[in-house]
Amino acid sequence: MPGGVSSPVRSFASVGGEPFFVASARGARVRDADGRSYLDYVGSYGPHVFGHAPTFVRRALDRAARRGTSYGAPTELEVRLAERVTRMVPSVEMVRFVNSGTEATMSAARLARAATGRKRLVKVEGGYHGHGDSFLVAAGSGIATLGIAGSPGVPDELAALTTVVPYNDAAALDAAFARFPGEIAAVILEPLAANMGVVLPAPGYLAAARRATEEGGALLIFDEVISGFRLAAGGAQEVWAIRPDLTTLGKILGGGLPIGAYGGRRDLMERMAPVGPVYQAGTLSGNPLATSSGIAMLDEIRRRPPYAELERRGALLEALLREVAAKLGVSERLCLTRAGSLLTLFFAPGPMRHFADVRRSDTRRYAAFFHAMRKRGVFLPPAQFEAWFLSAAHTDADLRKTARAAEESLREAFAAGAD
Ligand code: KE4
Repeated sequence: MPGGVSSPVRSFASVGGEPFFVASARGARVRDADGRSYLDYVGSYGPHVFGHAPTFVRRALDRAARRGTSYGAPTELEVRLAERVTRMVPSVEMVRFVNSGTEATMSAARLARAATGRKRLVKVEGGYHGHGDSFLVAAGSGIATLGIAGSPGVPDELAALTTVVPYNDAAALDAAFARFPGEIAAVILEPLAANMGVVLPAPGYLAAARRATEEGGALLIFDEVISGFRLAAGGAQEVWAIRPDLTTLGKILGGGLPIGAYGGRRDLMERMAPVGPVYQAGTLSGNPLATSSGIAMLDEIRRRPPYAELERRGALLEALLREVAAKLGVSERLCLTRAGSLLTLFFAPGPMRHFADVRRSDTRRYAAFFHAMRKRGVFLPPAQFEAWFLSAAHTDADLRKTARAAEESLREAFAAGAD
């Protein structure tokens, strides 16, 4: 296995050192193969909004597994999960299940290109939408120009069809539409940026993106693979009251099982095979285990909405960390951003408005902080440009423990002169 991992970020490549291997997890904690327990802020990068292995998911999986694991035929479970998604996510009238966020965004991009007859995509610098070729594109020189391949193996010809603009820059969006009139199929963005670390949408930015796409004859795709069901039952589009044309979902939707979904306007989704000509398929799509786990998760969310608690705990952790930074006199050298249960501690002064801002972060010092926290039993994302994921299983005592560990770890990271 390249790097011994199934996904690069898990290798600790960004922070150095060897990763521990997880043997089990429950609630807010993971346990490694040597029996050490860590308070977990990675949370598998998103699915476990109620914590690891909640009883309602375990029960659902046990029931489902007894009936077999995959049939290659339609099931009632998919219909029930689809009913929940279309009820909970305001703009989604029709939905198709796939097996990952990557498949969801790839399919949404293909649908947008088919529906508009256009080829160009616009994405945000620092936005991550999975590893589909059209999204592994770096910003070209200057604003709103042709993208350049962000990975070997992505043809330049394809990368050139993606334009990369800064987040929170409505003028850059307008410039892209002016530069490529009649060519842009869709703008895809994380309404709440979480893959450059957490960066909030500036007031009016999402509305500007909605307006620019409408005026430019392009679709607006909200990639809510992280924010969906996390910021609110209806995700970021509910919080900021913006109606995209397509939405991609994942993570929480499957309760930790492999799943993704794309959905939106019925007139668009009906272009997908077998109803329409746009092809997309998947052997395990709508899998009975993933849909059972997802139904249990969405039912729990509707029965016991965690959002007030997630906000309270997020705010408590933020306050505790700010207190620690002030006590150490390093507040000016850090920037903490948060949206509900998602937060990032940047090792650079703010404000954090887009990738050019976050890129100023001292990633070596973050690495020192990461390892100091890990030594104290707190597992943070092994990369500066990721979100910390709080869950409803993190208790106030866990948050206070985190702050105590952070005080010692920040002192260590700033003392070590990891300049
Ligand atoms: P997957 O293909 O990894 O299921 O989803 C891709 C994806 C799409 N859209 C957004 C907004 C995402 O955050 C992701 C995946 N998130 C990363 C964490 N930043 C997954 C972690 C990993 O790559 O291992």
